[in-house]
Amino acid sequence: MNRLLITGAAGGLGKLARARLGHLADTLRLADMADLGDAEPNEELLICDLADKSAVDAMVEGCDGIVHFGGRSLEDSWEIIRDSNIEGVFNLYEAARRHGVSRIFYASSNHAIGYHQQTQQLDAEAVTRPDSLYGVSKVFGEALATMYYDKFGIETANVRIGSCFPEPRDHRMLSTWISEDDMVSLIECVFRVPRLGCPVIYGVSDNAASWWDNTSIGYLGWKPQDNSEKFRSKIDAVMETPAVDDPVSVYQGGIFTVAGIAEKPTGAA
Ligand code: NAI
Ligand code: 15L
Repeated sequence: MNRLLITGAAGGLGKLARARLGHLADTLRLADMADLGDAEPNEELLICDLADKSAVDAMVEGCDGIVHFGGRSLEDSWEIIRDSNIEGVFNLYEAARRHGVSRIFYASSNHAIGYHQQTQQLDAEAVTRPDSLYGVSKVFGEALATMYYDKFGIETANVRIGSCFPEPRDHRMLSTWISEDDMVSLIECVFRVPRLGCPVIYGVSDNAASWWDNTSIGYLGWKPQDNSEKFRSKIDAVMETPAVDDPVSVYQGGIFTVAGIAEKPTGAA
């Protein structure tokens, strides 16, 4: 690619992409509403609020592909979710359509299917069962991506990311964890495969305890290498195994199923 846009570049996954994906394009255009520091020689930095339609249009112009990590990444008030994750993703796809962007990595979330029980194995055909307004916004993004594919041919990887951190942080994440290396290799596969289409992909490592089945995206050639099992004894040593009837043990979305509707912005980091 000539130019790859990474939104949410000041966030956790955006920083990972910035550090590890420079080889995918001549230029990385890095965007966020937060500070992005100083530009490296192959980087363009842009401060942009996803809710600002004309700013998003300018952000997307001239890009060949997009990794969309920008947006609210936790549960919050409707207004915050709506502006960043509903208006924001609409503005992004409209800009992609106008400027002929052909491929997008969309950071959906396991919270789009969070009310499925942990006893269930899900594949790409599973019905969505969002566990929060945040999860609803991810379902919206997946639906929007599908419509832009069917109507305009814009290809999207709808990646229901589990938990992407250096290590799993609790017992639930032994099932949902995706290592940083596996996330990087997934993004590489999404932009290298000759024909992507608009698949649902579970963003998860090769965990022994996984609930998710990626059989339908074999054509991507993505082979996650990591398995959370190596962290199990460490997690057992630092925290109690939650009770079997605790929502964090019952539902795939864990603690997100417990939160009510936030009537004001949470301010949570
Ligand atoms: P993060 O919260 O660290 O980063 C998100 C970035 O988006 C932040 O830098 C923030 O400033 C920016 N942002 C928020 N609202 C914006 C707006 N209106 N305009 C412009 N920028 C805005 O989140 P993280 O962990 O890096 O996640 C990236 C994406 O992946 C998010 O969409 C999140 O929902 C999704 N995801 C992440 C998972 C994980 O385990 N890290 C799991 C599932 C989904
Ligand atoms: C998400 O969607 C969040 O963005 C991330 O911070 C984690 O909470 C993750 O899901 C998870 O379910 O562990």
